[in-house]
Amino acid sequence: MKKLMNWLKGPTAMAALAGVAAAAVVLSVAELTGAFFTARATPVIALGSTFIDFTPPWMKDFAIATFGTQDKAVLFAGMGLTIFLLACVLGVVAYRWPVLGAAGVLLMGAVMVASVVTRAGVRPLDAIPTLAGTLAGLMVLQLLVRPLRRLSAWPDAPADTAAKDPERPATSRRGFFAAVSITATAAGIAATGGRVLSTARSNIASAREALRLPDPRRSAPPVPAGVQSPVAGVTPWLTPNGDFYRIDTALSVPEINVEEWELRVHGLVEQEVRLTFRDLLDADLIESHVTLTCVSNPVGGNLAGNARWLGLPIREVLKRAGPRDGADMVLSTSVDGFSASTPLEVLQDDRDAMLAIAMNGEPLPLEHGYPVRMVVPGLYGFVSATKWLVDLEVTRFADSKAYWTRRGWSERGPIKTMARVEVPKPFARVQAGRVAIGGTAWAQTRGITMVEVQIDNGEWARAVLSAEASLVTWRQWSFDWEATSGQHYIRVRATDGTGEVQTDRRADPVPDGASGWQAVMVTVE
Ligand SMILES: Nc1nc2c(c(=O)[nH]1)N[C@H]1C(S)=C(S)[C@@H](COP(=O)(O)O)O[C@H]1N2
Ligand SMILES: [Mo]
Repeated sequence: MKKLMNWLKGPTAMAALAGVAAAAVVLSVAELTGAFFTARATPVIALGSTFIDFTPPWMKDFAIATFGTQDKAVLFAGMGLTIFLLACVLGVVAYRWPVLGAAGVLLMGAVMVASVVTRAGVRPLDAIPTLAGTLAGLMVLQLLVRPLRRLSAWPDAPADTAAKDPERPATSRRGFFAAVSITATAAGIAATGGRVLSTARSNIASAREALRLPDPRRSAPPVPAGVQSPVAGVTPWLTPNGDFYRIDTALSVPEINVEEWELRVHGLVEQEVRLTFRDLLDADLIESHVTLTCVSNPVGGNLAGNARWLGLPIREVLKRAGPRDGADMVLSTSVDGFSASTPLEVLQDDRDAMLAIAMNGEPLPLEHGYPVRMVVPGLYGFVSATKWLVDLEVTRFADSKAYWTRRGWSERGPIKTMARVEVPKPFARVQAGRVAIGGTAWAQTRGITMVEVQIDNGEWARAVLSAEASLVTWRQWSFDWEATSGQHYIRVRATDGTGEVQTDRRADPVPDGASGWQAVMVTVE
């Protein structure tokens, strides 16, 4: 214990601390200068994004299954810890072997620059914040560790005896901690300043708020009464924007200026089409309710949401471009490099796949793809729902692969029929007698015609279906259960509009969506 305390007070631990202070300088200087560049150019965002791009499917699946929509917070925490440990090591190396330490810092800088300049939509000049940060960090590290080397002449003596030894440079110890504190404070100020500055410089959020939405040429069909399950605690049928699940690879939400936004439609087409945001506002827009679902949603999970979307049928845009013979896929690409491959015929049929500009009567929220995203009924988001959309390439499945397909996920992604129990919650304790069970089921484009509930290994019994709004929205249900005391399993399954019963075959989300029946255990008292 005593030994550990002495070590903690000794020069090696101090060098590690110097490394951490220097790392804070690297990141905060990059943050401050980064305010004048794209957010994707800051080293933490770029490194995190590069990490995400190299994430294998099983790991993405694990991250989403374990952390859900908190996956980004967990990634940042993991990066923070990694950076902290690396900084400690580099601090110690810089103290023992100055040249090696400097080389280490420069190597880190090179890795960060490489990660920045290889991001989509990032220009070489965007490396400047990272370069500035690295050089500042290198200087600070040298300044902090140099005096430590003088302290090391007394490696074994506990530092608190310093005052008794007139030879020992006690003041440099105090001076070191003062220097570290000043560095940390300066880094904090620079980072905060960078944040404030970049928020002030970005007026995308206010441009979004000022946006006036046009009236649709064709409004959404009125929602019938009784779409909401009568069971208290079941998810709202219409998901408020603030509660809509968010899944994407974007560590910093892309910021797009609608004045500059343009959609390029090209590839195997008779004629290339370019569409401005004005063109979209002036076009014949339609509105409809569509339920989106993520392929990573586990059985019983909540990565699904239902909203009213306003947009232009993609069919119309494709008609203008004129797809050539042989084309069977449209590769849609986001400003940040994400891409999705959607079957061409799905974008041309009457399901009204659209270029959406509004969600529940508001311009798309920044996190949900402002200003333009795709909404394609019946397909999982990873093969259809490209947010921050900027490019449509008409091509062939044989010629091109999308973001997740390249990483081992399926090429196509029709949504599987799924029923979910929302009330009671798993492991709930309920009173014996009448218990209301309720939830939601979906099979977009096919519709839900039956939901059945099974208690333990009993007979399957029909649930009461709530009203159906359309084949592309989810459908709620309820079931009255005469519960007897003890532990029970509630199972649920849906039948889609083609008459097919939801499969009980358990499948993981990778590669094309989870399947199986949800079973919820409850205790009846
Ligand atoms: N640009 C971009 N668009 C994207 C993604 C992404 O990572 N980047 N993820 C897709 C996936 S996997 C899903 S499930 C939906 C989720 O849309 P939401 O966040 O609006 O719910 O967006 C899709 N569009
Ligand atoms: Mo997804």
